[in-house]
Amino acid sequence: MRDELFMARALELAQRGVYTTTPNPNVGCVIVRNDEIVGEGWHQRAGEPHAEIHALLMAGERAHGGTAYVTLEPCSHFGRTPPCSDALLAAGIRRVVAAMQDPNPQVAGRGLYRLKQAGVEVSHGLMMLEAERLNHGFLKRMRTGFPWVQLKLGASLDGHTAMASGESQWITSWQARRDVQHFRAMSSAILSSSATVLADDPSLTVRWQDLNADLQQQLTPDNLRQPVRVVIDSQNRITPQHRLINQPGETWLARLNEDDRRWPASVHQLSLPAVNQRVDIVSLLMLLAKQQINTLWVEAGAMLAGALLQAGVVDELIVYLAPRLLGNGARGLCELPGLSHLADTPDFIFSDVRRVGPDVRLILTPH
Ligand code: AOF
Ligand code: ZN
Repeated sequence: MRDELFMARALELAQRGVYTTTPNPNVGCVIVRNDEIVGEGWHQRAGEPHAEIHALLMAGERAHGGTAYVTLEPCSHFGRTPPCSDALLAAGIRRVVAAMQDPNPQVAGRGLYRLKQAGVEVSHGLMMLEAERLNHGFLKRMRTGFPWVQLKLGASLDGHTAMASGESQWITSWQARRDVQHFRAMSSAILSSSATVLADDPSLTVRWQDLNADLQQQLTPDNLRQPVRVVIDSQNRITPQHRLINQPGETWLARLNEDDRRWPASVHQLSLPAVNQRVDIVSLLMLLAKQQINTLWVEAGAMLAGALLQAGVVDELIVYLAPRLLGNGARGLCELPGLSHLADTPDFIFSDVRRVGPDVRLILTPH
């Protein structure tokens, strides 16, 4: 029971890193001695100390003989920082309770093994589901070589996104758009298509000045990360004049062939294999994971949405429904050609349903 309380606190601390740790996972750590919390820490940014180090620093001498609760197995490798398992040993920690093992092949059980070999009492698995939920993206990338893909859709009550004329702006409310900002801010990258960029000229950035007002903790200016903007541009239609090219942060153009225009240094062209003269989505996702993209937030039109669903690569649908009917002739939510049997149609499970302003937000996972 006590163990659960301390682990719950470690999970809460880990949560504070959701906007900043990518490509690293969110990790929290609590150090307890004589039933009292003597140290707390969470991982803030890649390259900076891990959760355990912050907690040990706060605990100082009091860590000696204590228990460390960590939401992820302490690392055993020299990455950007030295191994946490060594630091826990050096501080005289006697017991380590981890919520789960670290699937990173550089760690993968070795952190806990090392502690055990040194005589520390170790266990893992306490509140594992909660710990998994913290790091869907990191865990999926480490386990499969694919990022965690979240597809955002916005539609009217009858599942339409625009009038036949294309008139579409603001079907959903400002509250829904603000909610989208949170998802953008938590993702490693935002994916869109050249069709969407050509139609709407979006900037695909996080508006931190709006978001900061909603957040419990204010982020410091050096933490105002912009997710990488990834645009599928099979026919090289994006130009240096498009709005998203000139925003803070990087833009990656996923293309079949690079062009030789003069691009700002923040723009990278990725050359990808073709399927039917279009960028192969599966290859793109694998390349993004290799580039340490944990979570990919997709904001695109019906074509890309349909292609991702048909490729079976979507992990979560986030659907905003506005209380409005657009009627016949309006455009559909996603293009899914060639479906003739109910048995072949993609189906989902609702995992969360809530109101956002006047709209409804549905989160679904594939069945
Ligand atoms: C921990 N505690 O708080 C975190 C861990 O390059 P580095 O040194 O930052 O190492 C990154 C890897 O360390 C990361 O891929 C993951 O396996 C682990 N993250 N481990 O013991 C932490 N953030
Ligand atoms: Zn570590």
